[in-house]
Amino acid sequence: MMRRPAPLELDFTGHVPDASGGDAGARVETLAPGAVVLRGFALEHADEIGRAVADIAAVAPFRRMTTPGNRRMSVEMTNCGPLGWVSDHRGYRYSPVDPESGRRWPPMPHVIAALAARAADEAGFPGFEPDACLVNRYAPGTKLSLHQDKDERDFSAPIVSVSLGVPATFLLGGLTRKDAPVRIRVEHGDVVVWGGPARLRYHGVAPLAEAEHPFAGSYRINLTLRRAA
Ligand code: MD3
Ligand code: FE
Repeated sequence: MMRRPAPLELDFTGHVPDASGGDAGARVETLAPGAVVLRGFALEHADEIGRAVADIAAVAPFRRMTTPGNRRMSVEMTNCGPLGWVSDHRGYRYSPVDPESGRRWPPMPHVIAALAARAADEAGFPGFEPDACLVNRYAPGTKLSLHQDKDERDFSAPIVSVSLGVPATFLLGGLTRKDAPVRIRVEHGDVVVWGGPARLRYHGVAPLAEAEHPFAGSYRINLTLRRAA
């Protein structure tokens, strides 16, 4: 018997999240209006995605970028797809080329784009076609400070994030920096969709605990899929 969501899981779109059509057995949790976690949604494709990330990193290696204020970010990043998110002394932006090599980012693997589209659909955002996939790698102790994602042209598209490897704690704040964040545990295979009224909420990641996971040793890998252009 397919699990049916309780009425309180009705989200702002009026869409009823339904685990059918996603990973069999994925559980849906609404975190806030517009923010939905699909627990385990990526599990059946995790190994294939892991191999794809290794292939991407062989061409466009993980690197620590510099903020416009000339601070080095602790998270290591790379990208795939038509546009990649980059940061340097000139600012944050999306670029079709890897500034390290001057070449285009590797293509977005179908397994990743298709998973993101299915997850967005499940969360009530049909027709999501990401053109940017940022791959974040967290070593133990690495964190991502509270920020908003606002380098994209159009905030009507959601953002989909896929968590792999060592578990982490997302910090989900409000629309201004002063709203105290809530903590959300995300594990290997969890997919989160952030859209509508949640799209511009402040968010971050707490320092990664020292831990081991068979997927990638002591690392956490996060894929963030966006419509940037
Ligand atoms: C909540 N990455 O790359 S993904 C980022 O886990 C980023 O690597 C984090 O934030 C990570 O910009 C978090 C989750 C996420 C992404 C976008 C959001 C959460 C969000 C937009 C609005 C609210
Ligand atoms: Fe972000």
